[in-house]
Amino acid sequence: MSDDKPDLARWEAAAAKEVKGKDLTWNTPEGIAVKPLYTAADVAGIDPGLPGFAPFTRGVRASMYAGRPWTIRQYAGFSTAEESNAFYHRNLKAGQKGLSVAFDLATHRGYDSDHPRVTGDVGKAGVAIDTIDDMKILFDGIPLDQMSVSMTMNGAVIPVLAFFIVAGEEQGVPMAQLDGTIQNDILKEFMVRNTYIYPPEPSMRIISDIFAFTSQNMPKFNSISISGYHMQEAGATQVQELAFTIADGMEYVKYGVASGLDIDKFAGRLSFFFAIGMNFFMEIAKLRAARVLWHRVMTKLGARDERSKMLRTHCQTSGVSLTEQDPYNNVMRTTIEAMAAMLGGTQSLHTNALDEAIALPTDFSARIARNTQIVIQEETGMTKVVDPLGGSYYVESLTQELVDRAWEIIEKVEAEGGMAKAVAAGWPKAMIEEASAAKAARIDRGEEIIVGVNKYRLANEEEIDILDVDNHAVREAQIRRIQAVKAGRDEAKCQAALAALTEGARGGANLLALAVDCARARATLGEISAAMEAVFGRFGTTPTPVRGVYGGAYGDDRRWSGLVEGVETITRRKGRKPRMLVAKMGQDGHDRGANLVSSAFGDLGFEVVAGPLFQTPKEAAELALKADVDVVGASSLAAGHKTLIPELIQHLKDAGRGDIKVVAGGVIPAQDYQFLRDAGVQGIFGPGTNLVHAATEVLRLLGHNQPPEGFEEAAE
Ligand code: MLC
Ligand code: 5AD
Repeated sequence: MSDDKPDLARWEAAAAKEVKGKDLTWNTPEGIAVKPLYTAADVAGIDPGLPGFAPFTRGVRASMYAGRPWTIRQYAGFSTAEESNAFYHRNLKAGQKGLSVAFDLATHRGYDSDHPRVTGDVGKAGVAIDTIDDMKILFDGIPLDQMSVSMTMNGAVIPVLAFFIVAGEEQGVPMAQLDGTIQNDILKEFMVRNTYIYPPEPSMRIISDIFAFTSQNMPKFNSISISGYHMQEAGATQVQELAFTIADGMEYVKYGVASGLDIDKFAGRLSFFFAIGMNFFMEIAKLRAARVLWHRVMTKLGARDERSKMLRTHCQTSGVSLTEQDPYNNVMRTTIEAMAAMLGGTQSLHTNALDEAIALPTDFSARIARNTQIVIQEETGMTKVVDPLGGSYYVESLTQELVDRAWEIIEKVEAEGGMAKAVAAGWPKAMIEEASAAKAARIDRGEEIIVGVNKYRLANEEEIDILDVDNHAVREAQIRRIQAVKAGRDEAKCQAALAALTEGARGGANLLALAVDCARARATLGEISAAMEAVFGRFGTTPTPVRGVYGGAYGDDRRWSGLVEGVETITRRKGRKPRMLVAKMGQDGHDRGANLVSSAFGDLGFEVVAGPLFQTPKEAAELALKADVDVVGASSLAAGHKTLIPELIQHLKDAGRGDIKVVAGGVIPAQDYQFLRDAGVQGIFGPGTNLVHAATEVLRLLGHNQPPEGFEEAAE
């Protein structure tokens, strides 16, 4: 009978017959050729071992979720400390297990709420924290020795961690008992997230200082969350996300060791953070591969303790995978992603809310997001078996493939002297931006399906209720508290603490230790930050958009060549190419959209001025005038649009250049369209906008009325 047992060749023949010879290989964006079938032959020689044992492929704990499920840790923060605190209490009562603080962008970038550069940002994308009093209110009624708290802070990491320590102290919790995580991952800020303050070198020193301080004084506290999340959000493939994150981790360990720390004294408290997108099995394999890779690199770097080699991670479902269109589909997407995170063995998870593409979560959308995890944990039995996909031919083989591919990139980084050098050279960012432009083109061309966006699009969308923060009211409340704190403090003592911090920045003293003294003396976040800025300076960059990738994907497609002809017509008429300023105003560093627009319009033949990040409306207007542009595209992803864009238009009008067209793109809810139109915005491109569509609109604004052939098809 054994002769009758079908072999692989017979399966291949049967499958080929079923599909009439069509090639079933799926070439993924990371260049992996996924086959339609995996068998024992694909896992020959692969032994994933057992959970809780090196190299931890199957998980860092022996019992995993059967012993303790992952932490349901929803990232949240908005408006004032009072409002965020009340939101945390409601969430914890409803089943959330750990806290995760989202700070507003002013706080991220080291500015107090009364700073003129941050008028549009206060309380918008997170909670505003200016003083120790804000931090105490944020955790009011939350015992910091019992609740683990994650704080996503990188730029202003020193004052925020100092405030946290002093808030604990004034709650009666010594710092040794504080449990939580600080993101503290600056390399990916320079690469993709952009909430840095100081130049790279002092920024890396800050990280070593935090490792030194926490390893000595805060044994339960995770000193860093080495993050790939933002890379995937910026368009990175999973292999890029994996490789650059592990390489970042290696760099931090090397800096820690170089600053004199014993590797096993701090490495056990390094943690990680990954995005979980829609490629289900790839994401599961990515988390397994990450653990294998970290074990490998830490062994190489000389760690002896197995806990130092154990990759523990938080995950967040993917923000970019969610859509403004038909938003209830986002609940399904998030559920699928949450399952991938748990099947990959995450320690902690945030599930995004269904209104992700347009605003911060409401109580309603936050409840559905949280319950997604609770249902998986409490209704499905999925937590009862450790690594249930262990041994799956496909998952094991994919895990190995990801390890190998990421390792190639890691070796390239190492050969060039490590991640800090690679980031300074700029090639990881360029690689990610190319992947991002290629992905955007696949979606805009309908090759990658997004339900409700480029397929099965609804003719009419229903509006959903969204959260809107009254930025002016928050700012006024914050300013009042800053004034009260300043009035009540011992000024001489405070100034002495700040001067000591500046002195410490010049020399080699531990910056966090000095900042704790400043926090005790009631210095504000902006003051603590400025005390270091006086020595380190403030870092700024101008984007360098990639060329040729987006346009290249269209080849000789008529939709594209029609637009190129349109640009040429305008060029002939004007005697020069049409010019566009892509403006980023406020402290919003999300530049994926701006970079894509710059790339695509550049490929079409526009002269694109890619404006620097963090401009005030006045600075953006001045740049528009100086470059004599025809159109300004303001990209806004952090909810500052209602404040910043009208101001920009006013500055242009005041300069007598009301003729310069202003369009807006990014995370702009439909509810705000009329407001912006009334303010003079002539085109609005929300999430999910097809760039070919956007370019057609912009050409129309510039007087070219010919829609490209086949265009309607493209917009469907
Ligand atoms: C766990 N434990 C177990 C166990 N499982 N004990 C026995 N049996 C088991 N099966 C123990 C652990 O060892 C630990 O104790 C304790 O239980 C808690 O478990 P944990 O697994 O460490 O979970 P947690 O405390 O939640 O920590 C997870 C983490 C941490 C290590 C990944 O760094 C973390 O919480 N990160 C969150 C980061 C985050 O939220 N970031 C948001 C970014 S948003 P012990 O004693 O060993 O510690 C963002 C967006 C943006 O960035 O851009 O703004
Ligand atoms: N509250 C909740 N979620 C937030 N995110 C960012 N800021 C907040 C906030 N204040 C989430 C979104 C975003 C990701 C970076 O984090 O999902 O995509």
